[in-house]
Amino acid sequence: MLEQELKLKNNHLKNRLVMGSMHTGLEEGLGNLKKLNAFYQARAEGGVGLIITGGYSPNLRGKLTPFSSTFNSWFDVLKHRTVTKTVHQAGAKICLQLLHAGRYAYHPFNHAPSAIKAPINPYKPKAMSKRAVLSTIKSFARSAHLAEKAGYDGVEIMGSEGYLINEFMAAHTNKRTDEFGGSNENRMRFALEIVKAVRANVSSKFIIVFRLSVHDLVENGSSGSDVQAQAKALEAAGVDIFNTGIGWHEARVPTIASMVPQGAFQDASLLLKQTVSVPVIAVNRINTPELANQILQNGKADLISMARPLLADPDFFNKYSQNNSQNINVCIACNQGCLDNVFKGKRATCLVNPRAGFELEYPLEKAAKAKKVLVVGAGPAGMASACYLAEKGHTVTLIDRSNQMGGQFKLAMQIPGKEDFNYTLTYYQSELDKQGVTVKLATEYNDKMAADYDDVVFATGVRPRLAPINCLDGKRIYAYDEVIRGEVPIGKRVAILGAGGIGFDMVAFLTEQKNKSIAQFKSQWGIDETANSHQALEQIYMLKRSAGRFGSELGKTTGWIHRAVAKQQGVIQLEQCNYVGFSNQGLEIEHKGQQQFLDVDTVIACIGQESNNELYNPHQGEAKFHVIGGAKLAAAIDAKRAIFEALMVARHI
Ligand code: MDE
Ligand code: SF4
Repeated sequence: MLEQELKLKNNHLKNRLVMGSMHTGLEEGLGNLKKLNAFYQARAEGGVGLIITGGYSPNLRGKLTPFSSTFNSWFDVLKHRTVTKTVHQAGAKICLQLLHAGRYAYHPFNHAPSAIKAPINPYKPKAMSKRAVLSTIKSFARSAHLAEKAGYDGVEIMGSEGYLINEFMAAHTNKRTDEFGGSNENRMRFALEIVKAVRANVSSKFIIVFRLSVHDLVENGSSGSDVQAQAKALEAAGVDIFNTGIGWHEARVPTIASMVPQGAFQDASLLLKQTVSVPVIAVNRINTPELANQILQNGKADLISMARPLLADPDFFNKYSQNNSQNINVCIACNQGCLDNVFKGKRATCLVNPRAGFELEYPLEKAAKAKKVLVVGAGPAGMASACYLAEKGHTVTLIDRSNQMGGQFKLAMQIPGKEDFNYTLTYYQSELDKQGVTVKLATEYNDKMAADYDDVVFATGVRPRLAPINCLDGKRIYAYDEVIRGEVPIGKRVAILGAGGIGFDMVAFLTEQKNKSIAQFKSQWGIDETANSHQALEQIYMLKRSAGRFGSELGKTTGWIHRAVAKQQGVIQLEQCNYVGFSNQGLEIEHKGQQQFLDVDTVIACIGQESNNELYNPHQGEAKFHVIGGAKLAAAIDAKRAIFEALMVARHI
């Protein structure tokens, strides 16, 4: 169980929850040190047993980007002492992650076992000379030595995700002919030498975690038996804990996005557990205490790593240990606030917790004067603002004309692969209750109500934009919401108008299965090399008016998955279309100036939304009235912005 202590050979951890490595963007720049401290402090005070920092390179060439952080000097030691002290005072342990980016380093001085360019990096690496190999081993050892001086309890050596050490391990990227290439024994030599050198330069109680790639998910990656041999040798070299690595960054298999079933990779940890006698950490898509405990109880791992779930809720462990798990703000694996930001060079935060990474900038202090506040609309923006306002000490009433809370989230969670969005609703329901918010459903707002309140927040959301298309023969264009709610019949040949997030979600809705099992997921993505996914309809077209790549504005770490699913389902994509008419003949369009009919029986408009701002508009400019979320701007359905604005309006009132 998560709360159990874990004894290591020469050390111990107070419980089984590890905060996995996250590069937040606060690691760089002296000015961010206080913010990074506050970020870790919140998680350590939240009860996590062990924190693993974001990746720090042991030398200059291993830096992820020219501005990324290294850890290799006495100046770094002084700087990091504040972090380790803070974490220790809050009762947790902390390991520094040493990450050499290898061919993923986004600068022209990158190097790797062989000169083979990564498909996701324009900079081709130089092949490392033997001297460079040996000096890199020394750099790891020196950084680990300095990490101990800085007060760290250990290091995590990043040997997965396709970074340098992993590049040595896999024949995919290692074409060397010296003793560091060729057989598995030779390919693992670099990793072994690093671990031995680190062990020789630190004390016996200093923890060495090694993140070993169990599934590379690229061609010519390590086989299961290769991985087992690597794990045994690394254990003998001095590794205290193994962390499970899944998938290189260039892998075209989803590994942490919401469409990955929860706990999908627990068997990878089991493989390690069956191989070594030191503790093993399970990772990826573990976001609830129930699942974590199930994995521990089934003996698949000894520790559970959660990274994003601790962005979403720093108090995860305390809530669990105080029997308050229903009040955990569960990570929904959307990647929108965290990884998508990181891959764009922005600070990581969280869609469901905009205070993550901004602990010092966005505190929520008690209001000087408690007010009566009415929040209109119980979608994500309304629910979040009601909770934040109540947390500040205001007396809050939340109303919605529907008889259910959730707004657009209720639609989102109907999309296969977005089932976890349900957790956010459960969280808000629990939090509204805990904060004493009065919730009145099936209640229409009228202007007379405002007189009873000091402030009114309109979070009335959006409605789908309608398609101005000439329909004949009793045909009609459906809006996406009525399709998702199951209110209209869908034929066999469908045209989806619009190729934004909702258009791609519609493809998933029409073709994918909800609550996919781990076996079905692995089969679809070729992880176990069996059958492929099904196609539910005869044909789907996806049309858009603009020119250019489909789905280019989708999230950086999830867009490619949506595009891959559309391809798997044989969706025909047509750009530069004008929509003309819909009749028994099909959908009439002008495609690149040419008139044509598409033989479809159903047309679904996913062409954006309009704000429900009619209630707010008459009060524009009046200090008592506020508008947030989709009601303010309907540019795209954006729960991240909606919840952020909910926080901002609460800070203001
Ligand atoms: P894109 O647009 O998908 O691809 C660009 C082009 O390359 C092609 N491509 C490939 N061709 C052949 N073979 C391949 N394997 C392959 N891969 C890509 C594409 O088809 C495309 O060609 P085109 O279609 O244009 O002709 O990618 P992008 O350049 O926009 O984005 C690249 C990304 C790095 C963002 C990316 O691929 C990403 O989506 N991968 C997801 C990886 C992931 O989710 N990994 C697992 C979790 S992350 C983790 O465990 C540890 C993370 C440490 C992070 S920090 C975490 C913070 O919270 C450290 C940050 C690392 C920075 C590199
Ligand atoms: Fe999880 Fe989404 Fe928050 Fe990232 S932004 S931590 S994926 S809920």
